[in-house]
Amino acid sequence: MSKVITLHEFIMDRQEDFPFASGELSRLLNDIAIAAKIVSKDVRRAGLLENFLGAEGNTNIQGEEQQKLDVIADKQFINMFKTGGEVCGIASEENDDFMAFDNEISREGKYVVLFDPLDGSSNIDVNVSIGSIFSVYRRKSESGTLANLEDMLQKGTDQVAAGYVLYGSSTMLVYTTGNGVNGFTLDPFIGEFCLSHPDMKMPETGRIYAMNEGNINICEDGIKEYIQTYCQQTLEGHKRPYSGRYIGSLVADFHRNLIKGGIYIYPDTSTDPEGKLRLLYECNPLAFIAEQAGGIATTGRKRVMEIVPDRLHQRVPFFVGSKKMVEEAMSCLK
Ligand code: P6P
Repeated sequence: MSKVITLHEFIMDRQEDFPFASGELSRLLNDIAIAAKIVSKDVRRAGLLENFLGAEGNTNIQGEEQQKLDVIADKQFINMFKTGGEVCGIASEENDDFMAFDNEISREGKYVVLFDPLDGSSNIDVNVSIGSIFSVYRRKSESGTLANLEDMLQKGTDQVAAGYVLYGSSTMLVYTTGNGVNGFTLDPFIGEFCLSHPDMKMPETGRIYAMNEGNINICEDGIKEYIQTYCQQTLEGHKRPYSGRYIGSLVADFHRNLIKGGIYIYPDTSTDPEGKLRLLYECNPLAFIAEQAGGIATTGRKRVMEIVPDRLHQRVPFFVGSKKMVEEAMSCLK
């Protein structure tokens, strides 16, 4: 029987991957894991607690109806970052503006975290997989000062860590610090994330495509060409076309493609001319993971992680997944 390696042990073992590491990032990653365990507990009991399900009753800056569990998860992560001492500020999908933590220990925090506390909210009430996504940067502002907007608006290539939590048939935490991708499954009986998917690699190609095809007539023709020519034809050497799988939770679609190979497409459309997904706390962190696992992530025309952000909730078109599949899709775009 192989040794069980907990996330905590794994993080500590890998600490020397960081020159001059003095443990702050390790502690931050462990804080994220604790918050993820708490959110997982809440997600898995939501149906039993009347104040956990349903709409919060207001709309967030995205123009989306906030779900109660969105707000609960957001508060859990914010509280963990505010009290952990490693984070000087955050930005979250659920909050209009960024937050600079103005307490003594946080002002010295080396990092900022941008996150989507609960992605796939439309699936919460129907018990379909949802996820949390996080992106970690070193602060640019001087230690001891309040975090500022410049700390938040950094290119994806400057991320020091990124990951997601998938509340699926099991709860998994998958992350990278730039030295490969590793996946951990929460063992609820011991309350630990345990290494279950070491050194994850995304297959170079696949036969699964994930897109909301309800948008097919409001996005550029090249995408319809890709879907009809590559995905829906029985190509030579195969008995059937690709499989369409669209969960409506980016984290779940991404994770399946990471393991099986596949492509996820959310293009710009006539109703969402910049695309729907948010650059800073959805696209960049998943792009970092995709690239570290051998996949690619683009807007359909350029590498996502090269984009210089200019707004906190900036949206971009998102084509992410197996390298060959994304390249084929891009070849169809004018
Ligand atoms: P649509 C969830 O709101 C999300 O951000 C992703 O998780 C998901 O893939 C997408 O939006 C679903 O959007 O327009 O297809 O319902």
